[in-house]
Amino acid sequence: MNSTPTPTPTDASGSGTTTLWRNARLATMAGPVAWGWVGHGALLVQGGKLQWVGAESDLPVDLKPDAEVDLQGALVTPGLIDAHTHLVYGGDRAAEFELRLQGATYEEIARAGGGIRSTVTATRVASDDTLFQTAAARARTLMAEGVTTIEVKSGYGLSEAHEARCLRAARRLGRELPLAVRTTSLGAHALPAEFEHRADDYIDAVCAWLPAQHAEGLVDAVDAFCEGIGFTPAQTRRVFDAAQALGLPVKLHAEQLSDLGGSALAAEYGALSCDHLEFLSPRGIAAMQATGTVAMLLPGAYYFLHETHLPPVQLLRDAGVPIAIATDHNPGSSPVLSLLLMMNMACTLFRLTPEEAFRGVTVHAARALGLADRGTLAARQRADFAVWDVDHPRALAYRFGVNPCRRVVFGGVERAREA
Ligand code: DI6
Ligand code: FE
Repeated sequence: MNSTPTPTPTDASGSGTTTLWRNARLATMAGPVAWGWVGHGALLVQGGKLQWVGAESDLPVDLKPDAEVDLQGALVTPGLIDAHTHLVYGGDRAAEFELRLQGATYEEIARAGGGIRSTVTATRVASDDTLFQTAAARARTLMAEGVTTIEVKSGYGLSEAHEARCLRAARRLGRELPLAVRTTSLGAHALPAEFEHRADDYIDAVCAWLPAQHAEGLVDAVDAFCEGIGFTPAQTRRVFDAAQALGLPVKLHAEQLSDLGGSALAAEYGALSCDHLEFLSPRGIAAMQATGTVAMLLPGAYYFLHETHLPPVQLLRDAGVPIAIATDHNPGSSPVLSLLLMMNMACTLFRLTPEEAFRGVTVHAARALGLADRGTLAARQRADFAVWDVDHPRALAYRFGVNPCRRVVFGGVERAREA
């Protein structure tokens, strides 16, 4: 499939206009069939939503859409969801990459005051507009591969004012780009230099910032880095209590470099997801299973940190814990901007099947964000979908270093190529 169909005016979000996208091969990711496959399908879009999805032969005979797009047999999938990113920050860490290649470890660099702290310094001196523009450029790179929803964490400001600036930059992405953005407050990412040896005081401060962030509408969820070089389970618990008091859902960077039992703690708070999980224990898995918490695997960080301890994929599968995949885009441990490459790495490094990897960036990624209106192609879902130049969706995980995304529809509206 090399021909690109002529663009046809598509439904403007909120209007009553109906557009029929027909002659498509659909990987709906809904229902019991593998990939939710519909060999010769159609999508009816109205008012930014999917009104009808199914086999073309089942279309109502008297259907008279206002516009029609013939997809000439192209593959259509739900828009992709990158449910774990740290997209807003200043500077980069290419020099640290060189140090690590010479033998320094990620933890040694962090303990010596480099790592996250060096990005905090660069973030604090960046203007609001620079923070926004650099994050927008990164978001556009993700979007070019069919991404329609992203999560963006703060965590490189680490003061009340700078954390708020980062969250505002994230919100601005959602206002100015054809992209849905969910924000996560991650003040408990690292200890800023001015709180050296006073981690508990810093956690008090992080908890105290949350109500104002929430009142300004800047926070959809709250996260923490529970790790030897981050915060203890007891400190994480205090952050979660502050989130819970505001009715905000939590998630956690857990069991990335060691097993501190963060996943079980997060599950106790009904966490949406636990993320990284290379050192996840059977006890953590049982706790996540009991609460339906999503296991968010981040193969970019695993790869870039030369990690060798694999997340317990088979045990997660056996327990029926939903597995999501994300980029974890950040300047230190995962400077990657390709969710398709993460699907490939989830298969090659973590042994997920291509279908599991694809569920991980659609259905299960939506669940990790607490969003029930996306991640599948089905009636009443948001009309967020991507059109691909591959024969079968398994090829999206198979190829790497190429972008077969041809068209993207976001909220019923087709994105301009250079959006
Ligand atoms: N774990 C990670 O992999 C990122 N944050 C975290 O808690 C890395 C952040 C960085 O190195 O800048
Ligand atoms: Fe992360």
